[in-house]
Amino acid sequence: MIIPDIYKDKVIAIMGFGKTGESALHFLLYSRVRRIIIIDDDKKKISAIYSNPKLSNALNKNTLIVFNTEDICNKIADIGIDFMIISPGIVTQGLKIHKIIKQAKVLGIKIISDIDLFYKTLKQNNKNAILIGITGSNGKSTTTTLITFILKVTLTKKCNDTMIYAAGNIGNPVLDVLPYDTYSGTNSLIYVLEISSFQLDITSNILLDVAVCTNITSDHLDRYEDITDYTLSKIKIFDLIQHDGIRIMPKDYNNAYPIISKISADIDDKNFIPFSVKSRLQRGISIIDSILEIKDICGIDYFRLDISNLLPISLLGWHNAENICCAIAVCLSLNLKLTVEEILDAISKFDGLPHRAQLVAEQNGIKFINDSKATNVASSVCALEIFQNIYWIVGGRSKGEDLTALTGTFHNIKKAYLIGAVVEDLAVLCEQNQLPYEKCYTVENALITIKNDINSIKYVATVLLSPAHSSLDQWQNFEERGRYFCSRVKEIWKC
Ligand code: UMA
Ligand code: ADP
Repeated sequence: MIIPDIYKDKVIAIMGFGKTGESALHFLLYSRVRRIIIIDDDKKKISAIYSNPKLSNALNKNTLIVFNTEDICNKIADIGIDFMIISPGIVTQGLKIHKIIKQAKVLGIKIISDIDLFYKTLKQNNKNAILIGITGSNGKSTTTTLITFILKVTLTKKCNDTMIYAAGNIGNPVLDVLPYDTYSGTNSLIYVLEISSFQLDITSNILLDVAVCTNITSDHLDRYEDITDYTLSKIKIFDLIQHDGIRIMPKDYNNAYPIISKISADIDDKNFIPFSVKSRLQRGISIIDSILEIKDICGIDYFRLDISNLLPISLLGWHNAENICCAIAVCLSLNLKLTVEEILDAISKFDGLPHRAQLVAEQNGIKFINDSKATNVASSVCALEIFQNIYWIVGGRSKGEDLTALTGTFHNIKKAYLIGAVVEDLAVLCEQNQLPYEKCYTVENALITIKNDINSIKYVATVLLSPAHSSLDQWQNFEERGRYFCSRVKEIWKC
């Protein structure tokens, strides 16, 4: 695939050298732009680039130059940067704005995301490629994976050779799934992109065919000024859409977030698919008590089915009903002539994702559940509602959220095992709500304490890691925390 002219012969900086930065570097080296500048706050990242033999050629020729933030600060005007690709973890607005971004804005350097670069390159090479964008506070990865799975299963059955990719915040940066070495120019392409609010903040030049917001509840309040600021960031996805693009939005959050009802009121009916898991709709998709209803959308007048018997374990719970509504709406809206029956048949075969209410083991009536991806209050509430007699491992690093919503599920919890940087705050919450608890500080200590506590219980119970907090106080990411939990459970209980 050929890089668009606007980036050719330009000096492009990459701010942040994590997954996004690495993938952008790989793409830009392939595309032969004039010069690539990498900037990162972390000196170790910079040293790793110097010791990477694959990059020595570019470093020697000065087509690649690398800086630690401290060394380049106040000097970026001298470098003549045309574009700066920002990694989503870098704050680009508000009081916490990164100092490099502040300077770049003053200098008029064009700030873009990897998704902007991906979009321009993709559309230059294949105008008909279809893009679906998924955002929301929770359920993004599940919905993204479910849609990708349904499309792969149903289109394969129809011998349709469309290439379908899932990418973005889900863990593989978008530029990694551009088939730039192998693309023949003939295949149809569908991209299902998980887009976080951080990515929406830095993306402005894409036009999606379908945009989805799964839900909006509080999250990332350590980065946004307040919930309105965060919500505005999320709903930006509906500005990044083709003129006749489809918007898929929940009806259930209108009271909490009036801004959502304002957008839905503005949208021409035909291009707007509302969904609900709380009330039946005049028009749209709802799943209530496992009854799926589809009314007056995508050429379907009325469809009704009890789906309780066909749902896989990985998609139980009202929260997954939201994800299923979104997935059905997307698949129907793509004009691929998929029937609801074909879509439901694929859904019934979906295995789910690790770290999301994942069953790790079951021994003598005790289920061990890894829900490490529950990094905010709303997602933990979902797991705490599904299971009973819970021995709950909770805690991590705070994102500034109010924890009160957790208390509505305390009747399902036998005891809480507190870990991470928020142990003291959680202890106060448990005290106030008379929930038995123990300060354990680490997952390891929590599991050993639980082992002693449940040694002789005779009832069905659940050992649940559902932290409601970010993993970043003790781990690289939620996957590392989840994998550790799974391996320790297997060793300690020998299962
Ligand atoms: N860095 C700085 N200065 C800063 C912040 C970071 O120099 O102020 C550097 C770090 O030293 C590091 C690099 O930037 O070298 C990390 O960049 P990053 O934090 O943007 O992380 P990536 O590895 O590029 O991963 C990002 C997303 N991370 C974040 O949004 C924080 C990943 O989402 C995403 O999977 C990946 O791009 C591919 O698209 C993770 C995430 O936690 C899973 N997302 C949040 C969420 O889901 O709630 C939004
Ligand atoms: P995201 O990508 O938005 O973080 P995931 O699909 O990875 O969402 O799920 C993250 C956590 O949220 C898991 O604990 C999962 O069980 C829970 N979850 C999944 N879907 C929803 C939903 N629609 N509403 C609330 N919580 C959800």
